[in-house]
Amino acid sequence: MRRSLVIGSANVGKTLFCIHFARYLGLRQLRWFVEQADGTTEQRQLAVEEAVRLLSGPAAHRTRQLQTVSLDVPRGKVNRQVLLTDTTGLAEGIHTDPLLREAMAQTLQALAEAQVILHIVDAARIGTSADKAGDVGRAARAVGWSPVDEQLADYGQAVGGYLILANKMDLPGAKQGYQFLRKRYSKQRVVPISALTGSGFREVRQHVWRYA
Ligand SMILES: Nc1nc2c(ncn2[C@@H]2O[C@H](COP(=O)(O)OP(=O)(O)OP(=O)(O)O)[C@@H](O)[C@H]2O)c(=O)[nH]1
Ligand SMILES: [Mg+2]
Repeated sequence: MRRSLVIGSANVGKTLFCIHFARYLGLRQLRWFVEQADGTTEQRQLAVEEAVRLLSGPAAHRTRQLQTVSLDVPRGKVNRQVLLTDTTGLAEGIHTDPLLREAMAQTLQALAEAQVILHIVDAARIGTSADKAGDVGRAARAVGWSPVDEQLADYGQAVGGYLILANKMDLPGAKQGYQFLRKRYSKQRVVPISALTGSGFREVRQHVWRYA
């Protein structure tokens, strides 16, 4: 089965995107397949609202495992299933928490096996930082667009199913952040979305279905 991996730094909206994208495709009850970094697995069924409340939030590194929902993709007369996997946020350098380090390693392993990579970035954070500094490029690199993002984008160039999702477009400053990303990655596809409102989901769906 094909795996779409949702990846990026902490707190950019990976989990909220997975939940609301699954809802956009018609799911009301989300059956999660959870894989811990130590190899243990469990299943968890949550309604959309419950999942938002329990799995996403403003604290960094809320997610510390792989959690996957299965999506139905129409293919002619039959439906095909695609896995949408939420991951642990990647951070720069060596994290002090060993469990978090393991969870990040688990994310990187999954990256190597994914057919579709949805790289989420907080466009509002990039844009707002640019505003204050008055220099879009330099400030964005310092704040919202980390070396980890840089490396993911480089890696993604070789993967057909790679897409950058400029998230939080509903927030002030996100437009500038999106423009920065488009300029910086003119060879990649950058899609503006809001994991909160669902804007831009149509384009993401087309992309995921194309590679399903
Ligand atoms: N306004 C707005 N807020 C968002 C959006 N996407 C996510 N958020 C908020 O940003 C915070 C982080 O969202 P999560 O989905 O938990 O982010 P994450 O990338 O999974 O974070 P970690 O699991 O900690 O790595 C939450 O408070 C969300 O409600 C968006 O598109 N717009
Ligand atoms: Mg998360």
